[in-house]
Amino acid sequence: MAEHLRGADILVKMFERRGVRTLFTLSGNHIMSVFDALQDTTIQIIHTRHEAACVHMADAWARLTGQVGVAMVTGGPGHANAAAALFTAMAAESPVVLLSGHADLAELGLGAFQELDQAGMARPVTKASWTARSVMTLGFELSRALEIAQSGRPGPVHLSLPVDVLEDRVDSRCISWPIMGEGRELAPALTAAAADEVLSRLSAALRPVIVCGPAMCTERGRSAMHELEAKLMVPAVGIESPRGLNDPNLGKFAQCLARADLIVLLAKTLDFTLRFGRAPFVSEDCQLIVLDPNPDQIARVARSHAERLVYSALTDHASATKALLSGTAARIGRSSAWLDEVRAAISYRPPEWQQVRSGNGRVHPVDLCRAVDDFVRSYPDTILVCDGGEIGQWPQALVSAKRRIINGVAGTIGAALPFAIAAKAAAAQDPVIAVMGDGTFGFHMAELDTAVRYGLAIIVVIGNDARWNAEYQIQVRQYGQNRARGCELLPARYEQVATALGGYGKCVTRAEDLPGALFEAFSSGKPACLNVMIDGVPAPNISSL
Ligand SMILES: Cc1ncc(C[n+]2csc(CCOP(=O)(O)OP(=O)(O)O)c2C)c(N)n1
Ligand SMILES: [Mg+2]
Repeated sequence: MAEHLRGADILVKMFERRGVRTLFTLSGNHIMSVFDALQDTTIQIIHTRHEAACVHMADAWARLTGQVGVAMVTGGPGHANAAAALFTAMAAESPVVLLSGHADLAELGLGAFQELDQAGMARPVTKASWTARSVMTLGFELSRALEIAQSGRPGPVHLSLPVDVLEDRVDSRCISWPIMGEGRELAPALTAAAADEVLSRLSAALRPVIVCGPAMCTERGRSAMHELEAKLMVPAVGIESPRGLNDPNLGKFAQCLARADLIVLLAKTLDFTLRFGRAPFVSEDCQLIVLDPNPDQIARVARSHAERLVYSALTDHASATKALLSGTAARIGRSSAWLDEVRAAISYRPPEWQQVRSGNGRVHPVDLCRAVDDFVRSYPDTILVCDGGEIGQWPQALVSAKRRIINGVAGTIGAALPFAIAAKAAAAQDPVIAVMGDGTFGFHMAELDTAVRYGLAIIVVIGNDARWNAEYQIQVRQYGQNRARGCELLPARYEQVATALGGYGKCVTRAEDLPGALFEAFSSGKPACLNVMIDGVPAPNISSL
């Protein structure tokens, strides 16, 4: 007897074939057939409290595991909430697929329930965005969405799923399933000749630097960067912060970059993070090589820096790295002096930070970070999540973790709590600490409930300065102390949100209590929130260029 499958069943079978193990979701009328189809599988759903959180979770999942992160939400308002978070994934070059329920195709234009041009809405924040048109092609369409998200410059993809496409049944014999890898839009591999060209230019340069984009700032990408450094004796540096060259994690790197005579942009866009390649951030005499999967990026550099662009090739970060590592010219020796100098500049931290002392019931961010760093040293598998704002910059400068996720080039605030939950879902055995501001915590605090329901014991550390300090600091700098207004918050007892929702919570006002509080939070085995009352000081500005 022929089996008749719904679109929803086809979708779920494709998840299984493509190894999608976890879905971050928030239910809704349009997608209940998929919830139903999921019941007969081992695919885990994490049912969240806000659609933007679903996308942030899928984003963190992708950044940590290297697999596509999949979020599924309902149509109309659910989709609209989710779409906002795609911006963060896009800037972080994170392979995410957002699946959104959608009004019936048969009702479009008639004023259907929650009818919206969803594909159009998601288009500016995705690599590709479209609406599935038929149950017969649904498997292909999902497969294609997953492929596009991972290929070239990774990034988010949106696919809308109309109710009638999900609920229509089709004879299973009529379905031809896509083959893995089919339709994959790989950027061309960097040829051996092209790699040798780049390598010989690198060895001819005095102060070359390879600059990588967010897609390389994963655990795997960072180890590839270390390999490049070890083989070529050329610094390979990832730029993933919205503060760009002022990323406190990069110490005084900006001052080295300004002296570079050759920069290889390895799938790194020449954007605001690199001050568009302009002087004094990049010397006017510095030559540029662009290796990028997007012809537009190469064209952009060619337009604005025609005289300095000495070589370019269409390729993605993975193929380029592989080719550079296996190129013959890689063996040409160079002393380690320049590499050592750049590494020293990156690890530079102002010595006066050693003298910082907390007091008066306010913990200085340096002390907060010392405690978190000590914790990470005790548990080296800890995943560190840092959000933005002024407080977010301190752990980025002071806490070294093997695996970390930051807000990313988008400069979003609010994603850290969903990020942490997904990190814990991906690595259940490892501690996860997320450091964020009090303003930031407010965005997705209800997700502590999600963490409690799924037993995902993350540790949230709030640096509570009772204000939107980053914006307050802008007011002080640009308009003067007497015009700093409107950015105040309350010194709220956010830890009680955690306890009310079934987690662990503690308010910390003294630096010396913090190490003990962190271990207590960890050993509680519950999602935990440490509400640390901090000094609202400006973020570190180490590079001073
Ligand atoms: C989604 C989003 N909204 C607003 C901003 C602007 N913004 C950046 S930092 C910041 C203040 C953050 O406050 P908090 O989390 O308390 O950290 P603090 O700066 O106080 O340490 C704001 C409003 C942003 N970057 N992203
Ligand atoms: Mg704050």
